[in-house]
Amino acid sequence: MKLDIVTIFPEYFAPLDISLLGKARRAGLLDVRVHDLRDWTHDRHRTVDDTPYGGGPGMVMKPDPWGEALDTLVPPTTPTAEPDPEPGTDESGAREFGAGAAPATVPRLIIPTPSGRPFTQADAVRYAAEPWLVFACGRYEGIDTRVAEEARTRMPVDEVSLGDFVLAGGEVAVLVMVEAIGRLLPGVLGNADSVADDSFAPGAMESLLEGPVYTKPPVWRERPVPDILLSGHHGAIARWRRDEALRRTARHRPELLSHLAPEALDKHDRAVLREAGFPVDGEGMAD
Ligand code: 6GU
Repeated sequence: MKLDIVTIFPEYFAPLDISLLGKARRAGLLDVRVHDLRDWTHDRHRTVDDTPYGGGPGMVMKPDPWGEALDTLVPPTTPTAEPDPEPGTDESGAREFGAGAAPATVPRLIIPTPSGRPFTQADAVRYAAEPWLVFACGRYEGIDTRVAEEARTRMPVDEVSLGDFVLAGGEVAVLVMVEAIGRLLPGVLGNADSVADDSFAPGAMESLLEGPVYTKPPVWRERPVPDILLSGHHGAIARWRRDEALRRTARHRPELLSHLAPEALDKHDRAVLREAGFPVDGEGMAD
């Protein structure tokens, strides 16, 4: 997978050299290129922002450097005489975009912004299947809206948010997304099971939070590991883990339970939740 990241703070992305993703890059699984937006400015001060039209606080990122950056990374396609033998994808499986355009590969452009739609594990899974992503890190009050509008005529564009809070810029959000995506790439994690069991993995445990985990020693500061985990009874251990996942989800994220399909909870699940104070037979269910 190829990732281009455009930012005014390339130093923010030093963590991509270490740990899991650093290893994935050195193994050739992940090709990350970080670009300084100011390389596409032409004035002495390398200006990337200006005051907002209509007034108001803060500054807005100018469209020109962004337009040139995207033109450089994703050259506008020129029509050719050669008809496309098989429309839709090229031989690498990559996307073509735009009716009547020449066969061309374009990335998905991802713009982190608190006004985007929520980024979820399902997005991480979808993005991990793409050959090429471009991330545009905005700062200040965001990027002039025309940049995303114009980019949409040439490539798919997603504006995504990490949650209901405001960061000072998109850089940390991109680090978060790149880690969420990168760990899903084939060969990046040692143990494939650790992806399938994730909280929020599509299909895995129907999006319950994961329960508590323990390792050696069996007693630590007078706190024993629950006997059941040492019992060797795999069925009983699985049941216990599910009970704990249900209790933790009821406590921390009750709305996840109300979004479960009714058939996702059996009689035992309902009994556990009732005992935890979350009746789930339609009556009094917290949302
Ligand atoms: Cl994606 N960007 C910024 N700047 N702030 C955020 C965010 C993204 N998600 C939550 N807050």
